[in-house]
Amino acid sequence: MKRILIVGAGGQIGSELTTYLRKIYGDANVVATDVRECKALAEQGPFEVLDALDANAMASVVSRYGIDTIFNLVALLSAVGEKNPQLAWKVNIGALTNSLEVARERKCAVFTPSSIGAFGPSSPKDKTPQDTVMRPTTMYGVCKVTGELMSDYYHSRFGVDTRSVRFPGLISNVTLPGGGTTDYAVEIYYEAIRSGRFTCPVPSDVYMDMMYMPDALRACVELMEADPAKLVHRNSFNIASMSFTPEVICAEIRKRLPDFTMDYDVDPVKKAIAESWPNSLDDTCAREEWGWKPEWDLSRMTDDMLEHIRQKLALA
Ligand code: VAH
Repeated sequence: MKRILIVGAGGQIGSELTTYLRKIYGDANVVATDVRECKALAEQGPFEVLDALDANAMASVVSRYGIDTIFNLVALLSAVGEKNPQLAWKVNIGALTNSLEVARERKCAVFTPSSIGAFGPSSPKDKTPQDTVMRPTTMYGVCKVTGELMSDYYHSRFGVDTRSVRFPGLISNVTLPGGGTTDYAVEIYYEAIRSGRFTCPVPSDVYMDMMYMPDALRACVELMEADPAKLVHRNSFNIASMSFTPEVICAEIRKRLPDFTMDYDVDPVKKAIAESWPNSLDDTCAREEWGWKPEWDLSRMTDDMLEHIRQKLALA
């Protein structure tokens, strides 16, 4: 049975991935860590406060728990990264470097998410290919491309089993997003229930790839469990499920809540970032090499998001 360390378990992906992995591999086999205490995760299973920039501390946790797989989820996201690009580089690359070095020394596999943010304005916009030009114009994207290159290097040079997917914008009804350009696609559902109206910070006609969190969590496990002999690529696979604009998601919500209204107060930083990213991804390689297939579309996700948020806000 895998012995898993999650670095950055308190974030949008980590807080749900920890629970998801514990259901599959057993609570005791999934050690959640974050720079801050996470009470809910600590009540479920092993938790350690860990600064991912402290390599010795990370190595000590790996030794103490006999870890063989590291999920490195530490990242300052795109919009917040543009407010402090030097910190984004320090944290994102510092955590990745430590995860890769500890994995090299302790013979662990490593999963590090990349993102559609790794592409830039010169990448083909529609059905962006697996292998193409990648000149991102955000520090977040620079960190993601660097992460992909470092992870592939550690595999080819040192034999570390590194794997990664390029996540679209992730939508979840459990954990709120933290400073990304795609956060609007979560906030819109909360406001549809809370107030019946939403002011969108992203232009009405900008397409971005999006994915419901249950599909994202399943992708992490399916990739890490895939037969390595079948992997032509590793860092990092395009995966896709849906692509929409703010107008499209607004119309989907209105089918269920006819009185819902939306206006715009476009954030120039988020506009520039969103317009630099692909409209849609080609995920043929993930489908062929490890059987990727999405299970959630915009309609099914909208039903699930509204239902869960109604329940959550009713309890609040
Ligand atoms: C962001 N949610 O907006 C993240 C993600 C593809 C977007 O990487 O920065």
